[in-house]
Amino acid sequence: MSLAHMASTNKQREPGDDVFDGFQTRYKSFATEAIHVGQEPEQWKSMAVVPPISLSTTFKQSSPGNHAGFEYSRSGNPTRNCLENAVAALDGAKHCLALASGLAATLTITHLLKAGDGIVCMDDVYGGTNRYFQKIVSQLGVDVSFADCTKVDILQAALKPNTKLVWIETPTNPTMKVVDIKACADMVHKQNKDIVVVVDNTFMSAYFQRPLALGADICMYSATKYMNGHSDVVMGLVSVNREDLYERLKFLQNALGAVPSPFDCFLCNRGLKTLHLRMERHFTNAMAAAKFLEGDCRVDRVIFPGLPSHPQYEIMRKQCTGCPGMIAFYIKGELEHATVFLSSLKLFAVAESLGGYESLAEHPAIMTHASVPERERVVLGISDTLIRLSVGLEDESDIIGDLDQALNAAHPKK
Ligand code: P1T
Repeated sequence: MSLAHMASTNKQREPGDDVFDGFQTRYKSFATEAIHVGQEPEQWKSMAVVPPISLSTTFKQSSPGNHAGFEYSRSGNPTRNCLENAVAALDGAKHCLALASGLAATLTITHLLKAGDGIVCMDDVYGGTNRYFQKIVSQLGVDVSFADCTKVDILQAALKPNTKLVWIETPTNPTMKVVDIKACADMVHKQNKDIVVVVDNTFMSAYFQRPLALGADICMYSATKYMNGHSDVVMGLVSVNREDLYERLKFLQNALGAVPSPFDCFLCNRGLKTLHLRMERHFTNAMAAAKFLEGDCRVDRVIFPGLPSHPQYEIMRKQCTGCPGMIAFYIKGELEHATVFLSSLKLFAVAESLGGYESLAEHPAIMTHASVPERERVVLGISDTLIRLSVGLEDESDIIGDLDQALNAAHPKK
């Protein structure tokens, strides 16, 4: 590890530090809302300050149909309510619904459609989302197509008379393309105000991006990632402002039944209490790691939306309050170099998933995006040398030191 990197170890972020400037101002009272909204002790007879885990599957009715707000835990649960109310506040939304996984959220939203309807999906999305749309939804008579939504005119050309849903992921998984949410949502709604624009906000979390304020109709998450933040819960979240969408999705949450357990709701609700602190640290650590990689001769190209080299850097700064810990980069060489790099990491665990406190690294073509057809992977740039990092909350010098020694293993100095 170089002396320059040692010197920048654990540098705190200073106001006026220009790499962090230019992003939107942090959302007002975010931390206070994350800690207090939906958590009011007055809602419990015990006045518990920390919401209890309500495991009961059923709730007593004083007479048939007369209940105190809860009937059966699939349709509503007190612990789930706490989480849903907190997330709604953080998304600047009226309503939020918690589902059993990110894909359960995708499935529930997709049930807004019927056979004959169409979906236009961002071309680069999480491999499981791609697989669900291509291998399952399209078999059910829904017309699925993919478009590069980084260009509004390409999305516009992809809209058809039967289009009912536009699915945007930004930044995309894994190639970190950034979509201008407002430009896309405005264009789509101008064409047809009934088309539902969904933004998968998993990479950003509610702390760095508010898609509903930018014109999206639905903001969804794999809460398995940053929202929970501790890699110990699989969950999905869906936030909306439109009452009609809420009513329909609330019906689907109960009717399809892909709901999370009260224990997982408790954990995710707890994770939210430190979201603002975690995201700030992910940002500084990822910025340091991205700069290190960008300056290293063993790396071909770094894709990090917080760096001016990112093609949509200005859009990122216009619509976000900061950047999460996600970095994609191409190591010089072949598959073998990527494999040696990944196998040599000591601090980063080679594992799927992202957004936890711990640093993770993975090979999208072999791991998270293996289900994307090979010819599509090639077009998207998901090549053998692409590596994805989820930079965690460890000490900056240790993170960079680990990347440096693994690069040395892949490309031994002559
Ligand atoms: O795993 P699950 O909670 O079902 O969420 C699916 C999902 C949806 N959207 C995005 C952007 C995602 O990244 C994911 C899951 N992603 C991984 C497991 C991964 O390693 O990329």
